Amino acid sequence: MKPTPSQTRAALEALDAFQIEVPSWGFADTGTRFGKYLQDAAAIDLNDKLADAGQVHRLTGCCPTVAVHVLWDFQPGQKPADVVKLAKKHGVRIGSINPNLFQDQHYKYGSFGNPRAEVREAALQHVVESIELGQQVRSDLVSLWFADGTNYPGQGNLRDRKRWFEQCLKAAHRKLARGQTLLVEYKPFEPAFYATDIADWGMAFLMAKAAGPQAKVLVDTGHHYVAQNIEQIVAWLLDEDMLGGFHFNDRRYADDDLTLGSIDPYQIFRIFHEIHAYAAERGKAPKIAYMIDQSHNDKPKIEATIQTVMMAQELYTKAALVDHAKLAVLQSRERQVDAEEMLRRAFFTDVTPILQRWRKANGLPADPLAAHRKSGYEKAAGAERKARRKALGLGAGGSYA
Ligand code: LRH
Ligand code: MN
Repeated sequence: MKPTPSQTRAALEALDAFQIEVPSWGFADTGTRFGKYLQDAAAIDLNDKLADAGQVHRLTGCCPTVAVHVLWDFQPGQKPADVVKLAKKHGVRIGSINPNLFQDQHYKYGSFGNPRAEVREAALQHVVESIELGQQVRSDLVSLWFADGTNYPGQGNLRDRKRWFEQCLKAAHRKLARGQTLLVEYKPFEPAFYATDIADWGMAFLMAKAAGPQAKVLVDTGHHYVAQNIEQIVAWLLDEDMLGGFHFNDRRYADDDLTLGSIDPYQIFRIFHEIHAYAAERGKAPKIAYMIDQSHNDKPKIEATIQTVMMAQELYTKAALVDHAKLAVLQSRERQVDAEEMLRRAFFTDVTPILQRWRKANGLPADPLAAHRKSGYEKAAGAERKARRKALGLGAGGSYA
């Protein structure tokens, strides 16, 4: 089906507004508990990660910000202002600030959910420092994910842990500056395998409400049981004005953190459809932080990131083809098949010409992935970083035990 001129206009306008944040950790060597396989071109430090993000933004035109993970990206004593300059040098900005409340030994039995008050206090201090860091690097998003939970029945008092979370989130919210948003991410399991303190959207919703008006829910697409209807959760959070953002990735089984759309592109299309439908109803696009959260354990990392961004643009554009006024009429007249057919036809419409037209109009390569490969950037980075890793004595891949 060839898009009509009005559909093409709607799609081009959607592309103008669509931005997606790349994760700094997507450029670094990552693995599973069974090992980490090193890549020569993997980023070694924050400068490499920002340089790689700059390459992605230069070629795609829609990734101006980079999500940072506080303990993975900021060296002790590193001046936030220097990090802002570094990002600017590479043509990007620092995006969401991700505190790390799972790595340090004292978080064995949790952070905000830890039975020991001094550990909860230490966790709160790290979040407050991350909020202040966000203010110093002029980022308006602090993205909270908690590995907190228990592994065995009876191990923890689930109501005490709930109340400790409410107290700590309220205290953190009080430190926010105007315009700063606290994102609360949920996850059903891993690393906790009996009860995770913030396990689903309802718990994240209640925690965000308990924290305060600048707190919203973050939907990581990999943090759902396979049978869950994620776009329905999105539709509800939108209706409650509690949808703060997404961590996009894909999965076949659990939190596999594979590249977006590699397993179920129609899933992401249905999510984007709910967002376009909400915007059509409200007459304006909701303020949502579109972010990628993937670990590129074996794919070349910059290629995987560009592939992900192109897939996100393609699915967002396809979903923008749906005529919401016409769909509302079909829905009101119970024209079930025709209503579904509108989404299916949009999903199966080739929007490459629209994407190439948008890229041309913005001085971008028609095919960012091909342009990246032609640039030789990853090959050159591989050679330079291999030598630097050797000089720094950085060793072999980590093993689980
Ligand atoms: C947890 C998670 C969280 C990040 C981490 C890298 O699974 O999705 O968002 O902090 O991955
Ligand atoms: Mn995530």
